[in-house]
Amino acid sequence: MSPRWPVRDREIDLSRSCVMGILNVTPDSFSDGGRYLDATAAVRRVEELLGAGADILDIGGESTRPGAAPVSATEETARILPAVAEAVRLGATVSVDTSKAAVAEAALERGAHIINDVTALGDPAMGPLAAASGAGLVLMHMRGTPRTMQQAPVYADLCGEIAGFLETRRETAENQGVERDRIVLDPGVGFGKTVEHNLKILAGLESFLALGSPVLVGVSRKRFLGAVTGVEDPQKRTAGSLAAAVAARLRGASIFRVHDVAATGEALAVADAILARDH
Ligand code: HH2
Repeated sequence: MSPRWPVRDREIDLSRSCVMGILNVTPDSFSDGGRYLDATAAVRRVEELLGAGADILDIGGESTRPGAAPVSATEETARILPAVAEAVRLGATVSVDTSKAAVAEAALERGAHIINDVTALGDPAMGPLAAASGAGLVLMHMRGTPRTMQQAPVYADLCGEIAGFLETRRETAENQGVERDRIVLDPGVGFGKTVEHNLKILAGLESFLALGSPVLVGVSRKRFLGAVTGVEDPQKRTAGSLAAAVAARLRGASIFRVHDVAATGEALAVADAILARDH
């Protein structure tokens, strides 16, 4: 596996953990919804995340929370563009968390580098856009849609089905002209999965690593952590989030989508230091 992730005109070093800081410019995201909807607050958050040491900023304008209502492309674009423009101006590596090619295109025009697509090419224009722009492309597994995904998801072979889906979508992207080394795979913790499923995915990360692409995980503050620890308030799930990130790192994940950037960076630096001595 290449330890570098080419995203448009730059390359991200994946020989160490890569921390992707989350900015949700939404009224309803499960953990930070409503906090950064105002453009000034969003721009300030960009500065905070970079100051905390984020390697990538992942900016989204539509909540993927279970049961969340859809948003138009125009509205979603209007929400994210001020933060995208500011992040690009500050020299950050910028990812746009969207399933709509029109929104991704607007962000790429402003200089974004990565498309984080939780529907893994649900919009048929996404693959060609990624190919033409040379953007990095995150393909994530989801069962169902955000509206329906938590309705008693059932898998006969959890990790096998997710890995099969990711492999197929990667092949589609490659057939549309996206270079393989620009693609990152994500098993989609919390998207159409029970607590048990999420834990098994993290225990079985080798199934996804075996596909040969870098693996991203998004565990930060998610509900399964609350189920394990008893911590109800997502904002107070930092310790559980760090434990899950470190566990995923030790099993080979390389990119971590997180709310608590400084704390995660510290925890992963320790994991990386241990890994560097593990021969
Ligand atoms: N999780 C969320 C959103 N986007 N993208 C990837 N690649 N992987 C994930 O696990 C992932 C994601 C959900 O978390 P959050 O953004 O905090 O909340 P919301 O979906 O309400 O915006």
